[in-house]
Amino acid sequence: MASNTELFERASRVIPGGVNSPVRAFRAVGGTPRFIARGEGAYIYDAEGKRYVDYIGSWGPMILGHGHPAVLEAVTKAAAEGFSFGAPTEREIELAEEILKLVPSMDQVRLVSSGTEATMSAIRLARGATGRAKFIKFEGCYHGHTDALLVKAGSGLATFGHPTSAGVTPGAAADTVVLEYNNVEQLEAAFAQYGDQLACVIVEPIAGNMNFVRASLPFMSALRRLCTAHGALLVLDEVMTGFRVALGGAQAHYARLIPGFAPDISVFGKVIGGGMPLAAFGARREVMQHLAPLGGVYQAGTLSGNPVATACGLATLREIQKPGFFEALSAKTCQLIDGLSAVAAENGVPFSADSEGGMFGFFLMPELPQNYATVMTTDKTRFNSFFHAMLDAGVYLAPALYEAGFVSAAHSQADIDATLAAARTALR
Ligand code: KE4
Repeated sequence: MASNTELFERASRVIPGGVNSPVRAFRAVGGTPRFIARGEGAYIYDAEGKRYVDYIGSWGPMILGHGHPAVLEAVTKAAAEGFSFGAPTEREIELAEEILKLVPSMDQVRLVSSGTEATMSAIRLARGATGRAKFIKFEGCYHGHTDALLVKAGSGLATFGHPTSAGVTPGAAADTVVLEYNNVEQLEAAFAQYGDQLACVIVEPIAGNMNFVRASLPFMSALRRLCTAHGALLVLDEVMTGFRVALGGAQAHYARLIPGFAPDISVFGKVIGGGMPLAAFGARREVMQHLAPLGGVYQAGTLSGNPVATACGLATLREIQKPGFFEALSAKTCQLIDGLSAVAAENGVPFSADSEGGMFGFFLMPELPQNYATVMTTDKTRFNSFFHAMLDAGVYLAPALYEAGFVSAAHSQADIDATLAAARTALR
């Protein structure tokens, strides 16, 4: 049985940094990444056979836990019928219908293979539909690695301290306006300056790439008001929050707090694929009709709507609609963060935490931060030693203080209790 260290050395010889996505390399927290051999329910097992309570869940998709029997059965059956045809299938219709049933702000949806592809396409669609070039994003929000969106992104880039990715040309970034999250004054000023040039605003409704920062109600209301007033489209990037914070995503949560609130374009990923490569973007019919083959906005994909991935996503969406699913998931997540807050208080550690549905975040500071600059003031040394102490205790938290955490339906009371017991020693 090869050790994690041996696997990391071998991986690093053939894969840049030994990983296929930077955050997995543990560069932010130090140490050797764990090479995962398998997952089962709330647990993942590394190459050395060590078990971890998994609070990554593949960065959101594994809301049911690993290896849910109904999902495994659906995927196995679909795979036996064929992996990919490059032709339309009924199951793509079923998944589209299921998503539209749960997200009333959309009339139509297009399936793609990753969140990056979905947000890239959503920006192009907004530009094509409005005939405008500029768009607004917010520092600390990450929307995937399309050139125009890799401008002061949060998440992986924030972890490496590169506010703008190498290789993004000035031309590619020229139309991206980057503002401070939750800053209504800046937003008003940007619309005053660029209003009729803005195709859209793209925002994470709860910024999971700054760990866990909510859009304030004044901020979200201003986004909707200003987009409407200036003819810009409001794009909600729900790749992480969609079907994770609530059955109808964060937009359902905000619609309960802001009467009539709805985005113009929504982007989904992660949970809708159930762990397989699948994402989506959608809007009202009059916007979606701009997409090829109907309209002039080109967008395509060999594996878009893949038969095996759609089976996985559909089975997952059907499970999370069962009565009481989100109530139970939310209660479990609240118990986790309330427990961590209590442990931090007992140990005299500055701490704040928040959660919505099955997504949570915590900060080693007394108040919840409202923007990227504040998140950046976190005591990284203290976070990193907490992370490693928990990892050694068999609890796998996000290996970067800029990432959110995720609870699944498979996490038991015993798992939460074990996590809190480990934190009593680790949270110092
Ligand atoms: P992907 O291209 O990684 O499927 O999705 C990009 C994306 C878009 N929008 C939001 C809100 C996202 O959180 C993501 C991807 N999230 C990261 C976790 N912070 C994926 C993990 C990784 O990069 O390895």
